[in-house]
Amino acid sequence: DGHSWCYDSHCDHSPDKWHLLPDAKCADERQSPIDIVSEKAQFDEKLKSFKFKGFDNKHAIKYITNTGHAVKCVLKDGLVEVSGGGLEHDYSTLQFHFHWGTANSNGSEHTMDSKRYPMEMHIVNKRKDLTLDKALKTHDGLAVLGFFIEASQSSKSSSGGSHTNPTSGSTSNEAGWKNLTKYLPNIENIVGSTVDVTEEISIDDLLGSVNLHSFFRYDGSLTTPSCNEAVVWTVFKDPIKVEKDLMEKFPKHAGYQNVFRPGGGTCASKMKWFVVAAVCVLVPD
Ligand code: SG4
Ligand code: ZN
Repeated sequence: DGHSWCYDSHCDHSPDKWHLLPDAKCADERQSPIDIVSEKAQFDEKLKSFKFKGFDNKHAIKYITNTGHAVKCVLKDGLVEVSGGGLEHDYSTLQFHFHWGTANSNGSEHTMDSKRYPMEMHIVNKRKDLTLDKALKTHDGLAVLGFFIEASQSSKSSSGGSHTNPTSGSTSNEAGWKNLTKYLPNIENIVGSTVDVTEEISIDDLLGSVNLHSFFRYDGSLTTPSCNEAVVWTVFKDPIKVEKDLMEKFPKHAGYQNVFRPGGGTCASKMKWFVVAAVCVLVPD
């Protein structure tokens, strides 16, 4: 149809034209992603640690689907929840999905001091007290947790310097990523196809030993049309390390190239800064 959107320049609506789509907010005030300028972020003591419920549940994923724009893992209802972290509400986790590129030098949506990582994982959470419809129209209706992903040196490398994931106690995410990527060949060629997940995979199994206590916070938007400005963003500072072989299992054929929004808002230029956690505060010009 005439309302299709894509990430490259070979469709009706490439990212620079997303704002022309019906009801799209893609040229509004608090668009995501942003470049996180760490120097301009400011410590905020209200940003406490997160509480993650069910991140260790190995049976929480219902199915994996090819959305045509991402690989999405849909969770079973009510098993996974997120609160704390300075969020003002309790959120239930709906799904997580991935953005990636064709080269190691691109793929993430957010950038950290202009550095773009090869992949980014988004865990999408909805305010428990709102329906999805209402959440999409509310300034903090959704809370998305963003993780940069980078290639680990090798599967056998020591995890020196990293610490144990407090929720799961696990330090390696290799089994989790192996189990997840096993399903990709089943769905990669047909948009809309799904595969039920029977392997044991928890969210912690994918996060591994990543530091969950250092993150950036700003008010932004969905990074796909309609770009609703309904997202409280958390972008964790430290990347998840994943074996290169496993990262490469994400499809890179036509239609699945560079599935990330290259730019979004300019909030980062108006951030204040913090040590462990940071907040992006929109300051009037
Ligand atoms: C991806 O395309 C997901 O598949 C979408 O999930 C998601 O939309 C969209 O990205 C935007 O999310 O964290 N990148 S993002 O801002 O979560 C929603 C769908 O279910 C509403 C459409
Ligand atoms: Zn996303």
